[in-house]
Amino acid sequence: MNYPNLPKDCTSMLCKHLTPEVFEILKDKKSAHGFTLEQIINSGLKNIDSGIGVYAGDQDSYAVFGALFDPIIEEYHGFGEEDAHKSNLNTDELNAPNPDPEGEFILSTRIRVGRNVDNMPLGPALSQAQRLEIESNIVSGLNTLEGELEGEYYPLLGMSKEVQEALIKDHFLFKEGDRFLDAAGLNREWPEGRGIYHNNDKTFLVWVNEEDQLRIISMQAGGDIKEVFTRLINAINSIGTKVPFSYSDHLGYITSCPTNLGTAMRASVHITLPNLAKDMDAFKAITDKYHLQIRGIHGEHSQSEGGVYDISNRRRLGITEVEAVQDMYDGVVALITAEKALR
Ligand code: ADP
Ligand code: ILO
Repeated sequence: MNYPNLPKDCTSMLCKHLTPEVFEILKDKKSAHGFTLEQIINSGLKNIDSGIGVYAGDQDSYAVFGALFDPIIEEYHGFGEEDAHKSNLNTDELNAPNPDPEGEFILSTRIRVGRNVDNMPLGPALSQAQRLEIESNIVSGLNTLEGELEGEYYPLLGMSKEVQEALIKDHFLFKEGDRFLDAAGLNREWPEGRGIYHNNDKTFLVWVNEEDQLRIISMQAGGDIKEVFTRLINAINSIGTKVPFSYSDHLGYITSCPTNLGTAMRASVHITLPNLAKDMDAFKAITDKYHLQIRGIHGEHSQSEGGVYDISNRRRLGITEVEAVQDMYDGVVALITAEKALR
C-alpha cells in the first residue's frame, strides 16, 4: 500500500495524524490477530467525512499501531501514553437527583457500555465462525439472568423487516448498513451472528455483535438517571461473571473504535430544548464546558427533530463510570437552567 491520497478538506483525526512519517513506520506491521494498517484506516478513507476514521482489529492493534492510535486517543480523550484508566462502578457515589421531575424536558434516559470478549479479535477482524461462537457464549450467559434482567434473545437472522424497523424506530435496536461500520469490516456476513436481547419492558437490552460484541444498555422514559445507572451496573456485574471482558490497565475496556475505550460508556438523555436550539453558540458553550456531545434523535450521524437532542458525555477514557455519568448530569442541569431562562 502507498501513502493514501488524503483530500485537503478532510478534517478527520485519521487525516490529521496519518502523516507520511507515521505511515512509513506502520505500513508493514501486523497485530497479533493479523490486522493491518490498511484495514485500520479503510473506514476513514472510504468515508472522508469521518470524525475519527480508524477501527482496531484486536487489543494488540492499539499497541502495534500506537503511532497512529496514541495521538488520536490523546486528542479525543485528553489521555496520554503514561496515563492509566480507572473504573468506579459504585452507584452510591453518583449525585443525580432527577433534574426534571415534572417531565418538561427529558423524554428518556439511556446509558450503554461497550464490551468485547477477552482473547478474541474485535469485530473488524472476527471470522464468521468466531462471531457465531461469541454469539452462542453471550446468549448462554444472558439466558441465566434473573429478576429485572430476565429476557429473551432475538437473532437478527429471521427477524421480520417490520419488527426490525419498529425496534430501530423506537430506539431499541442498531440500524442496518452503517457505512462507517461497513468499511471497517463490521458488517461482514450480516445479519448472521447479530441480535438483540431484552427484558419485557425493554428497559434492559444487549446488542450482540454490532460495533462491539456486547453493547449493554439500560434505558427508560423520563430523567431518573440514577435508576438507569443502577440497573446498568447490576447488569454489567452479572454479565461479567459469565463472559470475560477484554480490559487493559492502560486503556480500560477495549473497544473497536478508540472513542469508546476506557469506560466504553455513553450516558445520554433525549431532551427538548426549543429555545436554546435557536442559539447554537450558547448551546455549544454549555455542552463544551461540561464535555458533552450533541447527537440527533436517531443517534450518531443523525439530525435533531422538533428541537429534541441526544446529549451525552463525550469523554470515556481516564475518567470513571461515575464521573462520565456525572459529566452528563451536571451538563443537563445547566442546559435546563439555560432553557428556562430563555422562556
Ligand atoms: P450508541 O449509543 O450505541 O453509541 P447511537 O448513537 O447510534 O449508538 O444510538 C443508538 C440508539 O439509541 C439510537 O436509536 C438512539 O436514538 C438511541 N438513544 C440514544 N440515547 C437515547 C435516549 N436517551 N433515549 C432514547 N433513545 C436513545
Ligand atoms: N467512525 C465514525 C464514528 C466514530 C465514533 N463513533 C462510533 C460509533 N464509534 C467516524 O469516524 O465518524
